[in-house]
Amino acid sequence: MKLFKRILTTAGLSLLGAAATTLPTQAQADGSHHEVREIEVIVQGGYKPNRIEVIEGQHVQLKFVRKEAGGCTREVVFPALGIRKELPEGQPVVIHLPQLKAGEYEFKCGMNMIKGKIVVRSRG
Ligand SMILES: [Cu+2]
Repeated sequence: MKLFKRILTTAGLSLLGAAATTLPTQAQADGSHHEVREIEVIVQGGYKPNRIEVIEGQHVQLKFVRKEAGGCTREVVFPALGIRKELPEGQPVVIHLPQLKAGEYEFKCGMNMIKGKIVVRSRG
């Protein structure tokens, strides 16, 4: 009985492991899967790139990699999206964006000094 329980636990854990590494697909309401586009943004005296073009409705995640210490870029803020994240030095932080409508969406440091933007183009 005890052994059986242990097997169940092990199976459960490996299932969890599989789920955590299954990227870049995400389940949708209709049961289908879609691609997630990941864009890396280096944070070092600014954002590189500081202009990111995506297509309307695209599933996008930004991977911020901060390569500097100091307070200025410690936080990244997306005012229009209500997103504010801490960026520890040298530790990638992935931010999943909601599906965006065409337009421009600014992101900046917590002190409003360093800026970048996401340009969302309409389909077709
Ligand atoms: Cu700043």
